[in-house]
Amino acid sequence: MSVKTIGDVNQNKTGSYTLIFNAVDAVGNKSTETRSVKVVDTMGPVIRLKHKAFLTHEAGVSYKDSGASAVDVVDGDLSGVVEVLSTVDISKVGSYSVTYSVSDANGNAAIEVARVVNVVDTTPPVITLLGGATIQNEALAEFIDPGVNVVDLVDGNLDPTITGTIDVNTVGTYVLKYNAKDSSGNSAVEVQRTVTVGDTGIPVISINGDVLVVQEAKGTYVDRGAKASDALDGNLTGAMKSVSTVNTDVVGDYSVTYSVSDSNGNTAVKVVRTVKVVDTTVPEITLRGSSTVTHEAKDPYVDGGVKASDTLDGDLTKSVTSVEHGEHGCGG
Ligand SMILES: [Ca+2]
Ligand SMILES: [Ca+2]
Ligand SMILES: [Ca+2]
Repeated sequence: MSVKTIGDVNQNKTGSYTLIFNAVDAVGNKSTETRSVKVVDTMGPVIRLKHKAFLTHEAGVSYKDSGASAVDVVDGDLSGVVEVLSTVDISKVGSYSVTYSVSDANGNAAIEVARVVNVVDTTPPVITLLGGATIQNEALAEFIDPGVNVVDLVDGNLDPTITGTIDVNTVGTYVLKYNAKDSSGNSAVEVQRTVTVGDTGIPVISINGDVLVVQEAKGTYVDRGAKASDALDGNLTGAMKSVSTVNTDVVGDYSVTYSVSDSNGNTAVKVVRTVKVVDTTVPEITLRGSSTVTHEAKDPYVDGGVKASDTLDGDLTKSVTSVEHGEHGCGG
């Protein structure tokens, strides 16, 4: 007896196969039997992640997933048809997933594989100074801080914390410090600004009385002085200096010059008073002897003379001139 099998089963390919068995005995009796073989694929593909299953990713940086491969026992490489579902949001700190799924040609779904992507923010905000790093502020003038810009990749614009104050009433150097922290607790690099409060305003002198004074020679000249004040220092009259050239012994024009500097070395514009020393006082003549003299006729008359003096010129006796005034003889 012999048995023949007709047909083949390809276990690598799903489908229905039929095997026919024919048997013949020694006397030629034939017998036939058939078997149906159904090759099926009930195994889903297997997904493998490329790269790590847990990732830490910096917020604000674009995310590109490294993908996954898929292999099916029957279909072979299915990497090209793997479906990806990503919830990754780089703009927000959080835990996200990238899920991979695929089915084989027979509708067997792979076990889903997910990658966990933790979006973190380890980047501090960046502080940018607006305006100069050093600012010159005039004393008493209001200081307006130009401020800073604080930008964080995740939080966007942030408000800085500012330490330091400026006292515009006090000349000096001040430092403002700007700091900022993002919502993940990352501290920005501190930024500083130096503010110098300076006094460039000069004091002002105002004269008491007239700028032109007429002074009688030989009199005692008393200057009425001046006042000085500075916006920052206030009253500087006490610190004022005056230089006087006045000489009441000599007729002429003289000056009294006032000057002052403030505590920061700013010098006022000098103020000058002119003092005109004049002589308006007439000389004084003093008779030697009586103002009336009785003199015997025929005797030679010798006048007793006079003394003359002037407040300014002093003794003028030698300069006296006498003028004889007519005859007032009584006759006889
Ligand atoms: Ca399969
Ligand atoms: Ca940040
Ligand atoms: Ca000043």
